[in-house]
Amino acid sequence: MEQKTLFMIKPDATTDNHIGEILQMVEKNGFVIENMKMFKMDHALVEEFYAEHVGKHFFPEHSAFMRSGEIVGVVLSREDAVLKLRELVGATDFTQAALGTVRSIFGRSKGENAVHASDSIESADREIALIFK
Ligand code: 3AN
Repeated sequence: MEQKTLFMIKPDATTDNHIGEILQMVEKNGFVIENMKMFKMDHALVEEFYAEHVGKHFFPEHSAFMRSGEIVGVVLSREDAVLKLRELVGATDFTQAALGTVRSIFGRSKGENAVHASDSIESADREIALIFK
């Protein structure tokens, strides 16, 4: 089924000038860029976007990281986009991410893991509405 999902290139990867390489990986894997913008997150947006993680031990550090630089927000489409993008992105912890995945190449740590990909169709709808409102 044709789906849309939200992809974000996080501040670690934008600061290291990996935007072009990462978008190339995504396009080469059959995704179509439907919409794209560069923006910064403030504290309120981090709390809304990552609502399920507010209060967890890593949240303050994660919030500071997400506010530390530019983010590229991208709406991607393709067949089974949500699952296929999660496969291309790899595990949250880059040391556990399969070889050749975006996080295995560009991740620095569990938190600074280069990119975000929606984890379900429902999350994709919510996140696209939030970032492209
Ligand atoms: P994913 O992005 O792989 O779906 P989630 O939803 O569990 O992972 O976590 C959201 C984000 O919060 C991660 N991408 C990562 O940046 C950060 N994060 C998750 N777990 C940790 C952790 N244990 N320590 C630091 N940051 C974390």
